[in-house]
Parts: sequence; C-alpha cells; structure tokens
Amino acid sequence: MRFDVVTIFPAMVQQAAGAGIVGRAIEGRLLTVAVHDLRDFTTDRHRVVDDVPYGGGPGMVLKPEPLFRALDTIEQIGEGRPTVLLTSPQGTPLTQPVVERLSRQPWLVLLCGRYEGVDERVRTRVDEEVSIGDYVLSGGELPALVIIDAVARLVPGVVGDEQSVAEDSFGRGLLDFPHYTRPAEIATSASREPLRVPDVLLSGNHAEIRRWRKREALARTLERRPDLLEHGELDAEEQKLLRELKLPKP
Ligand code: 4HQ
Repeated sequence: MRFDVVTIFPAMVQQAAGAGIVGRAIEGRLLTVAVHDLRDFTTDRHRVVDDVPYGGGPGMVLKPEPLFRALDTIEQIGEGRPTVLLTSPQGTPLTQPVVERLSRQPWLVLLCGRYEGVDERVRTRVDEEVSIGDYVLSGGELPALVIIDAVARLVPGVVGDEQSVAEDSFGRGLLDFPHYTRPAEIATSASREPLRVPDVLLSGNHAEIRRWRKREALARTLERRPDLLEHGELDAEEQKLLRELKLPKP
C-alpha cells in the first residue's frame, strides 16, 4: 500500500512514520510513505503557502495552487487514481469500519491542512474528509499519522501477529479485556493487599479463560462505552453474558 502525504512539516511526518511498526513495514517494502513539502509546489521567491481569508477575519488559509500542483505531481506517479483524503474536523469520523474501508484502497493521498484550513476549492480534488475526533488541532499532520498507523496495521504482514489484529479491541467491536504479565503477585506496602493476577488466568483452563475475557470485555464496554453495544454484533454467548451483567447484583 502507498501513502503520499502533503504537508508544510515534512520532517515531522517523515520522523514519525519511520518509527515503530509502520517504520518496519516501510523497510520491509510492505508500505510506501512518500512525504511532500507543500513549499516545493510554490512558485514565488518566499515559498508562501498561505494567505488572508477573503471577507476578512482572523487567521490564514492555505492557498489552493500549491495543493493543486502537489496533487497533479503525485497523480503522475502511479497508474490509476489515488484516493485523496483531507484531514478536517468536518470530516467522516474515523472509526474502525472506516479504517477497514480505507485499508482496501491501494493508494491514499493525505492532505494536511494548517492555520484556519484550506481554500474551499481544494475540496473539488478531495474524495473524502476524515476527522480523528471532536477537538481542534493546529494542523492535519497528527491526523494523517493517525490514519496511516490505523490503516497500515490492517495491511497483511505489517503487524507480525495476524491473530492480535483480528482479536484487537474494536476488531471485535468491544473494548479490550484486562491484560496481565509476570509476576503473578506484587507485594505492596504493609497496609495494602498484594496485587494478584486473577486465578483463572493461571488455571490453564482455556475455555474458562476465554469466557472470563469475554465477560470482562463486555463489562468494561457496558460500563464505559454502552454506545458500542447498540449496533449489536454479539454472538449467543456474548448476549447471555451481557444479560447476566445487566442483572441487579444479588
Ligand atoms: N484539524 N481531525 C487541520 C483538526 C482535525 C481533526 C484542525 C485539521 C486544523 C487545519 N483534523 N486543520 N480533529 O483538528 O482531523
């Protein structure tokens, strides 16, 4: 899969994309991330990318022509047309189903806005606006990196353990269950109880462990994100566990 990112902070995007699991996938040629400096597509001596808004008001707007030239150049690279995304608070909220849909595209272009936003006419070249959440950032670089990270994990081979991707939180539409590692017990101060790993996880009873994890994932989801249970992709066992969790405590 290929990502092309257009930004006024190419070093920031290059740095972050080169780290961790995504960085390893780039080295392994599973992914290509090409970062383009928007200023390289200006034609004036001072490489100006922004201008004042028509109609007045505070802040600056990204000029359209450098973005159009960047897109013209990028679209020459491959055969076929890339899917062009603009990161913006007005966009489609980024959820795991949206991430899955984007991961089926072979080629994404991410336009990173800055300042108050981009000239509205740039949207004629954008296939979809994507928002990473209802808060205001100072630029689209972090959203672009979030999109790349979430999408890249679904490209076969990027995450070593395919099992972990399939079972991940949201992969199943529920919050994750609690995780523990050694030691099985941690002594704390004299007045406090030792912190123990739940016995079931040490039992070796894998059917029990699976049920416990399901119950914990459901209990957490019910407690913290009941909205996630509304769409209901629960199997029969999960529906039963959920009914039990909702019963008043005896
Ligand atoms: N931006 N999700 C870029 C965001 C944002 C978000 C603010 C995008 C500023 C210029 N993007 N503009 N939230 O806050 O995607």
